[in-house]
Amino acid sequence: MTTEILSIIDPVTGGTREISGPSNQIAALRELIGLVERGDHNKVPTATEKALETGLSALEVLMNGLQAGLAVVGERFKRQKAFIPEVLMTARAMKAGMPVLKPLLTATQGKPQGVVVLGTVKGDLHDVGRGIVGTMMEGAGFQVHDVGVNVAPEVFIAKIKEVNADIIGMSALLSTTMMMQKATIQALRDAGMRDTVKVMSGGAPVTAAFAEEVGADGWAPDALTAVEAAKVLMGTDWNGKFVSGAALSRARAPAAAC
Ligand code: B1M
Repeated sequence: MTTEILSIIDPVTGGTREISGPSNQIAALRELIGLVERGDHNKVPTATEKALETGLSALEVLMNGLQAGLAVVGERFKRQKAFIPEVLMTARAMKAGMPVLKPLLTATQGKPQGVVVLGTVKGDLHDVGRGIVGTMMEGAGFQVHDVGVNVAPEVFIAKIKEVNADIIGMSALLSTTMMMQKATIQALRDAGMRDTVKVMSGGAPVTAAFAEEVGADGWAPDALTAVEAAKVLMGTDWNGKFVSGAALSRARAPAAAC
């Protein structure tokens, strides 16, 4: 089979990235990207299954297919070439593939690595990225309680108490709602709970510097590194220092050839 190259928009950086592979895998990804881009949610589950049948891993199908399709429309939205109804349709189409991938992404089990309460902060309705973070955490053996979108500090606090959570994970996608992460951390302090729960912060506009400044214990730029950061926070040798998921992923990366 011939090898082909596909240029996709990286869902994390928004930049362009090239992937190469056998023509049947590239064709399956191209189809999935097109379906998500057009918001064709009915056809996405079957196309997701077909992509897996070509030998692509669940993670590749997620990152290079479903998320890449959403990223196409996300970039158009940024340039005001796409509008909210299209973005909503695309997000729905992307999410239609998740039930197919979720069992594969969450296959490991055993004693939970830790209990996580995960939500999108008050005022913010974006749930796609947070859902992926939750799925990846479950896949790594965390018990995840997803409290949804537009989550007020008191709702986070009530859930943390109810499930005796080890970690609160907050997602924010708007520069206007990022500050709710700070407000939620303050609410934890006011409730006398700041020292009993670890705080993780994330979402596209949230930087490591912001997360550290508002008093989070950890931050990650994407779902994979969020899992890494959560594992470090749960480790017995965590020394209380701020954990950056990006730094962890750089530490793992092979040294560049010189
Ligand atoms: Co909105 N939106 N949106 N939107 N939207 C953005 C975020 C925006 C960047 C688009 C743009 O203008 N370029 C912009 C924000 C600008 C800013 O403030 N910086 C924006 C805006 C302005 C708005 C509205 C205000 C538009 C309006 O009404 N005028 C409005 C706000 C509504 C509200 O929340 N109150 C709005 C509405 C919507 C829709 C409802 C239409 C829809 C959401 C549908 C849904 O979620 N169910 C939507 C969408 C889809 C987007 C874009 C296109 C895509 C977001 C997304 O799903 N990305 C987005 C533009 C873009 O990002 N290109 C945009 C894919 C997802 C996989 O990535 O969520 O970043 P992400 O998650 C990543 C990482 O961030 C990280 O891991 C995830 C997976 O790798 N991560 C964490 C996330 N949470 C984490 C937590 C962690 C760790 C890592 O630890 C706990």
